[in-house]
Amino acid sequence: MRGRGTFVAPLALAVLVCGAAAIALLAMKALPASAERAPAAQPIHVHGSAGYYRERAGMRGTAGLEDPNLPSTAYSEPHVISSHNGVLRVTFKPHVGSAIVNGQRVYGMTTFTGTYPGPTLKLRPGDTLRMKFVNQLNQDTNLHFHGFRTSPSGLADNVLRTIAPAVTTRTVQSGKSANIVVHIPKDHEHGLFWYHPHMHGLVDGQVYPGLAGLIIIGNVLEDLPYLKHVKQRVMALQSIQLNGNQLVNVNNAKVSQEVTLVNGHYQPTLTIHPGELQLWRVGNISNDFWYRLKFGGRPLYVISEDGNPVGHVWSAPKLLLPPGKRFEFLVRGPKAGKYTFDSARFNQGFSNFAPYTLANIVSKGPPVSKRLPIPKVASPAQRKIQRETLSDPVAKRRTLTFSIVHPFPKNLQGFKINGKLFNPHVVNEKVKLNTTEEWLLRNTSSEDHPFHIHTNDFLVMKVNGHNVGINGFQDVVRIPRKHNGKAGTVLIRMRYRTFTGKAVFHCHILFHEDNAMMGIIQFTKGPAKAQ
Ligand SMILES: [Cu+2]
Repeated sequence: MRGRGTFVAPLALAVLVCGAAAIALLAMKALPASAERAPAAQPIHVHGSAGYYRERAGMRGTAGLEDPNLPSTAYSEPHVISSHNGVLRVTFKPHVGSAIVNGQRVYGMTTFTGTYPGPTLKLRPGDTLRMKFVNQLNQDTNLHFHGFRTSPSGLADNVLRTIAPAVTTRTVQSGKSANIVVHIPKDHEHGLFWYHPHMHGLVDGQVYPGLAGLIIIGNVLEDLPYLKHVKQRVMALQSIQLNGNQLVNVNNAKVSQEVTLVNGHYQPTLTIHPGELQLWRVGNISNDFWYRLKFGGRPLYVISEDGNPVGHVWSAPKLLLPPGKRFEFLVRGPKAGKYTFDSARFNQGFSNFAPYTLANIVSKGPPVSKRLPIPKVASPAQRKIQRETLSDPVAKRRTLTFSIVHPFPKNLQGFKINGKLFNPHVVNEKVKLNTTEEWLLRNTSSEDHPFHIHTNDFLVMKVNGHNVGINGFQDVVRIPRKHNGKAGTVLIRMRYRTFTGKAVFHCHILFHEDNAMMGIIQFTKGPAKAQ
């Protein structure tokens, strides 16, 4: 079963009508005889992570593991593929196979180009991404560009598109391919983005084994030329469970047994000089882990959030990184010595993430002769758009309530928005371009949900009814769980810019998204200019 494990559950769906065949197939999953495992007899009605939710349902508790048996390997960053003369050409062939993970060949991985994580794509605003996409999986897929302000239609960032398998037999045929073409607007924000499949019902099971990678657009320090030579560290965070040199299938993976990797490395070592400023660009591209970044108690000076350079630079000792979120921040090298870059404890209400070390930091060498100052403003242009968005009249107010069905349904479709399950044929919210709206996001469940919306980012105005500092545009925000019987709330404000078409908003815990916590937003023509 090597290399096929990840897709056994969807395969089971295909034969579900034939009960006996399904049971036989489930038996082939080679479940260890551990009593901790969920029984395999329960029928799987949907694609994705049935066992996974049973594990989590039965195993509330500490998540995240420091594994004394895993060696820490040297720090490195994913291979970079850059645009040339305004075009980035690349071929992605999602397939099940092996990849090097923390210096070892691991089987059962799913990758676009054979690497874990995927290559980092580097483009400039105004560039075009031209991708040849050959689906070598045995199930549908597609590709999303998380955080892009680009067309959600046609061959672009279209998550409602289905790219069927190009392979129809056991013999790989690479003939059939799809094209993905994404034009990045000239005035696109500079910063850190990422890509992953967005095929509803299958996302969790495709992202977890490796279908994800980072994207860098432009130069996030464009307006800060004095920081031009500052060392940049690009870090993709992912969490998986390994059993020797085999990836544990998402259906069987237990959050308490997953290790967190930085660019595929376990606790790699980074170096810095005393007093040196470095820009750490960190993206959470895991399927469902939450990280809470911490470098001792030192200030993390935020330059960009979710691919949006901030107006005023702000700092915090900890930065919460729900699934899908990115922060780019400056750190200053402490006095010579050994330190750690950690994820602090975080209780999501369902999973309780233990504190653990992401990377070792060694500060060494002579202190830098010139201490560069921390900037006050990262992007004057972003500050202007923020001000404009804040002074816009509110064209419409909407309320979206996120809930989990009790008792939890056997078919796993238990995650709702406004009492509804995702329906690909229904537009849930119709909005007009060049208008600004406020949405109240309510969470009546007992766990936090990370809200994400495509195409246009938002400002967070209030959390649980309290004003918060406006720190810049975001595309992922935690909606806090209910507290003392009261729903958690986040008030967001967004202006719809540039692109008509249909896109989605959803919870970025991919298991929740796959099991229907998603809706469709349609951007329609509006006034010619922002109101
Ligand atoms: Cu959720």
